[in-house]
Amino acid sequence: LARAERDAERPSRILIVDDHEDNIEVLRARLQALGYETASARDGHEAIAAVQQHPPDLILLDVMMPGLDGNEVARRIKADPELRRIPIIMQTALESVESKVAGLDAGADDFVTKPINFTELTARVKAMLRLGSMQRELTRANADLAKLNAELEKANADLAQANAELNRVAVTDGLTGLYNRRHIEDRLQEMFEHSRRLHEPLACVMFDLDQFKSVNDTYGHQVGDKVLREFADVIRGVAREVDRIGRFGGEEFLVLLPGTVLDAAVTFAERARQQVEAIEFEHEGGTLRRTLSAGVAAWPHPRIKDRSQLVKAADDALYAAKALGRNRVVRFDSREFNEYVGEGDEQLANSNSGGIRPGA
Ligand code: GH3
Ligand code: MG
Ligand code: MG
Repeated sequence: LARAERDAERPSRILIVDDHEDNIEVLRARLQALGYETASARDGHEAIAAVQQHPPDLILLDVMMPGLDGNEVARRIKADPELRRIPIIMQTALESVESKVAGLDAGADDFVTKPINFTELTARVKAMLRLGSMQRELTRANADLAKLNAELEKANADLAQANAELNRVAVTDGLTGLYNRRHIEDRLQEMFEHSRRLHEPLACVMFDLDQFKSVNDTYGHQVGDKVLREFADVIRGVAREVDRIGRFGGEEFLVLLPGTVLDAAVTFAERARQQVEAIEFEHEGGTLRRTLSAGVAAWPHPRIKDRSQLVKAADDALYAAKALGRNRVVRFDSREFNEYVGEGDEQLANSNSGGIRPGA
């Protein structure tokens, strides 16, 4: 027996549709001799039922049949997405262009003319079966490709998520969840350039907890960590969404307030100071209280030329706040600041209202 299909283990199944039993028998004998499996149908309706019930690999379809003719059968099969890939060889009675055009229109893939030349039929059957198996392979490959694409998309999404997480970790202080020092310095550079370009003010507040070392010494490091976290929450709560908060040192925090003038920044720092003063930090043995000192500076200012001078100004003001007794907010270049640093520039001293002292 000839090998019916090179890449298929089972022999190919061919459905022979013809209204003449004799024609069916001749074709069946020939095709079986070539190693194919055959099935048959005597009219259009029977053909469609047979195709739906057990889809063949190829249909040899007679055009001229009473009732449902071959063209209509082809049309219905090609309209069904499940069946449209089954190749159809149409058997036309005569070599007529019109009937071939009608067959092509209906969806025929190839033609043989009656009376049938079996050498030609064999060649066309083989060619159509190969086409059908290639179509099936293509469908399978497309499905595999779609699956691979979906997997690739998922891998890409996972990668993006991992990168985002990596990025978050790289900019975050592990204890407080605030920005780490490197990142807040990057933000400072960005905000300072932005302020310069747009001629918008930029304020900078440096916070430092008072007598924090004694929290560790008295209650232990873990309690100290907890106080730091709660303190970070206080600043987060007072800050606006556009403000950026970074842990600058151990218990020292830098806040950048874009579009903010000195007075407004002092108000912000003062609010944070008051909230911290009111908090009872809880620990296993009871509660403890701590206060907060802050130094505030803002750009533009005649004595601040660049971003590092802005941070230094806030830091100097913080230093003054500590020296002046802690639990207070000192603004850079205020009278008390200048008196403290001993640079009493009369003009500057008169033009500033002075630092805010803790309420009673
Ligand atoms: P001052 O009022 O002058 O600021 O006094 P202070 O005790 O707060 O300042 P000092 O700089 O002497 O001490 C800071 C302390 O902060 C010392 C260090 O042990 C503590 N510290 C720094 N980082 C951490 C941390 O991550 N966790 C804890 N628990 N303590 C920290
Ligand atoms: Mg401190
Ligand atoms: Mg400190």
